[in-house]
Amino acid sequence: MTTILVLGPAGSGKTTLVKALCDYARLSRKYNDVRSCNLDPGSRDDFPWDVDVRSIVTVEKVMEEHGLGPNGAIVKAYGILAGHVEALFADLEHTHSDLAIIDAPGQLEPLIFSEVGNLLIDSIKKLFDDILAVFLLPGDLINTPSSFAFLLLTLTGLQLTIHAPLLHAVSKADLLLPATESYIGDGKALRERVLDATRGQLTEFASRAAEVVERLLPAMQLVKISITRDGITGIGDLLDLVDETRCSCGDLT
Ligand SMILES: Nc1nc2c(ncn2[C@@H]2O[C@H](COP(=O)(O)OP(=O)(O)O)[C@@H](O)[C@H]2O)c(=O)[nH]1
Ligand SMILES: [Mg+2]
Repeated sequence: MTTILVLGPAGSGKTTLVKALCDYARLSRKYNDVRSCNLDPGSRDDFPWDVDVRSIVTVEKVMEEHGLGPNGAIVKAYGILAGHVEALFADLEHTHSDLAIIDAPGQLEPLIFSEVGNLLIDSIKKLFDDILAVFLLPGDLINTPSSFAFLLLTLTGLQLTIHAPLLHAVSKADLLLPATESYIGDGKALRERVLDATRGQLTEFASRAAEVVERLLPAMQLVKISITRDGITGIGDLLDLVDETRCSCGDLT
């Protein structure tokens, strides 16, 4: 089974992409049985998910039961989820599903900067040992060169801790400005834009970080995805990249 975990900052378009990917994969007939999975306990949608974390825990309930505010409840909910990942996905084992697409918990920060977040990622990986992650870089955010650079550096850290193939995609590509196109695929141009923005306040550390960013960009294959009322682009390219990556990782099924 191919398992895709969609990650990214809050509001980057994860849920929208997971739903569109499921629709696309089902219509393409390339897969026999596609399963949609919601791992966001803070979600409020009424989409008919095949697997839904809210059958086990919701942020709202944790706030009520533990007298916590939203931030504390999110971390607590991720911890509860980490202990129930196997039970949550138990039914998937008894299906003939060949593609599962997982919408990651909504808030990136508690997921990657907390112990329970790391525990949660570990338990998902244990269950799906050939999982592949897709990290979304939202177009509106990367219109600012320093925000783009920051996301790239965050991604580097994530790549070193997640121990799974990590693909990158620009979401909300319809919001990219023409000026962004001049550095989105050009490490040197991005580094210059980042340095320009520091207005002489550059420390040695920041200067080296900008050098890292320049070197990172050519190593990334950025699929551009846009899902709007006017149309959808990039989904097929993303699924092709998933297939390519699985093959190059040794799975030729
Ligand atoms: N313009 C534009 N908006 C998008 C796109 N994808 C998602 N959105 C909007 O961005 C907002 C956040 O999307 P959502 O999927 O809930 O993000 P999540 O928090 O990462 O799950 C919603 O209002 C979506 O309609 C896109 O490709 N283009
Ligand atoms: Mg979401």
